[in-house]
Amino acid sequence: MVPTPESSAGNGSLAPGGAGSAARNVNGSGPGAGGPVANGPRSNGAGAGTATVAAPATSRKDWVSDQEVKWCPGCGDFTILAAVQMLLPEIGVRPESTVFISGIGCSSRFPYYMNTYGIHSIHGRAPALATGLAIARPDLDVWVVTGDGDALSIGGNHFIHLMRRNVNLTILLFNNQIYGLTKGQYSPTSETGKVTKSTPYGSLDAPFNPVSLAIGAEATFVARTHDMDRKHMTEMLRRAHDHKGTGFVEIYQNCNVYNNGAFEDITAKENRASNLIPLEHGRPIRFGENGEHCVVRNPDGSLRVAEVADVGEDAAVIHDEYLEDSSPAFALSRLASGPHEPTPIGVFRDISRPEYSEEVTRQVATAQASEGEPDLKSLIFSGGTWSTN
Ligand SMILES: Cc1ncc(C[n+]2csc(CCOP(=O)(O)OP(=O)(O)O)c2C)c(N)n1
Ligand code: SF4
Ligand SMILES: [Mg+2]
Repeated sequence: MVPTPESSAGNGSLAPGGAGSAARNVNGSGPGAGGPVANGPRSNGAGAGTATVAAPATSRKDWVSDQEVKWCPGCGDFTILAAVQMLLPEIGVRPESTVFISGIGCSSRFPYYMNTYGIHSIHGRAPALATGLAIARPDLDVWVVTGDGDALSIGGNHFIHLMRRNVNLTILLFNNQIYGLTKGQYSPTSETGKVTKSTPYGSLDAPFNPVSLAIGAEATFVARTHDMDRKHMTEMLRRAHDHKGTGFVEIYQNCNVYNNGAFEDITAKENRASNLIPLEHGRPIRFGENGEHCVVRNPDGSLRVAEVADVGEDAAVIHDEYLEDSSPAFALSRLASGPHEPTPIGVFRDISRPEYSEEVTRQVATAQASEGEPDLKSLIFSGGTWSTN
């Protein structure tokens, strides 16, 4: 599934570096140009017996492709691209061991701009390709980039199953609450009443909350950030990447052409203190210019915003990312009904569960040990087979 530079001219796939780039050692073993590859944090130690030497450190320019970026000037996607290209050198992974897989949309053009392996795949199907790749090549660092339409309309089913399987990859959902690429139709995250070209009298649909959906689908790592704060975004991306299993990050992303200002009420500099609720593990959930607001629990388990002066300091909920029970994280995700009122950002949930690729590999090894060498023909003709005429 990972193209070699020679085979990469086919539809929808691209090789890192474009013209002039050296051949990549995608297997992490053998004498590829640049020498043996040091495995990144997602390594499972594949290639045992191969001498591994430290690869030279990378800088941002090593991750920037030679492709012209075709997003509209001012699009929030630029901030996300810059954040990823600056983070990867810090993480210590290598371009030749990194793969970005996307579906279709403005956001899904992302792989073209990364000097890594990449697949600009089929609408909504990036999770399926990424799952296969993560299982077949656990030594690679796999990222999925998707949009609110790509992940939650046509790809909704694939998205939820990726979450519950806990495949070892990082998924970034660029949520601009609109279909950008196709010029401004409403999406599954657009608010009820949204007037667009496809909803001229206003959308009748209740929007998805991607964080709630991910938590409901048994995601093990769920975070939210936005495109107006690169420092926070970088931290969320790093945490998601370091997570073993599926690291999911919803990124509020401004589409300045078809849905400009969708998140302004909470992300504009002057609104952040009063409308962004930073989640910090082990700390009371408080916000406001002087921490004057807090989040408290109602008798029914739901959460609400209160004034510290009214409820007292001890009433504030202490944030715990590591709770097995997903109810508190889910309640946090329901605190705001849209990005126009106090909205939590940060890590909602970070729990540990067996990772899918390892489980598949282990199961196959167990089956092979007990069943012997696989024989496809005898499998096909075993058990309940019959002839027809
Ligand atoms: C099978 C199929 N159906 C529909 C389309 C048209 N289409 C292309 S992108 C897109 C929506 C993209 O929205 P989103 O994922 O939010 O990406 P954005 O452009 O906003 O980043 C649609 C419906 C398509 N390309 N393929
Ligand atoms: S249409 Fe919107 S999301 Fe797409 S590139 Fe332009 S500003 Fe960005
Ligand atoms: Mg979109």
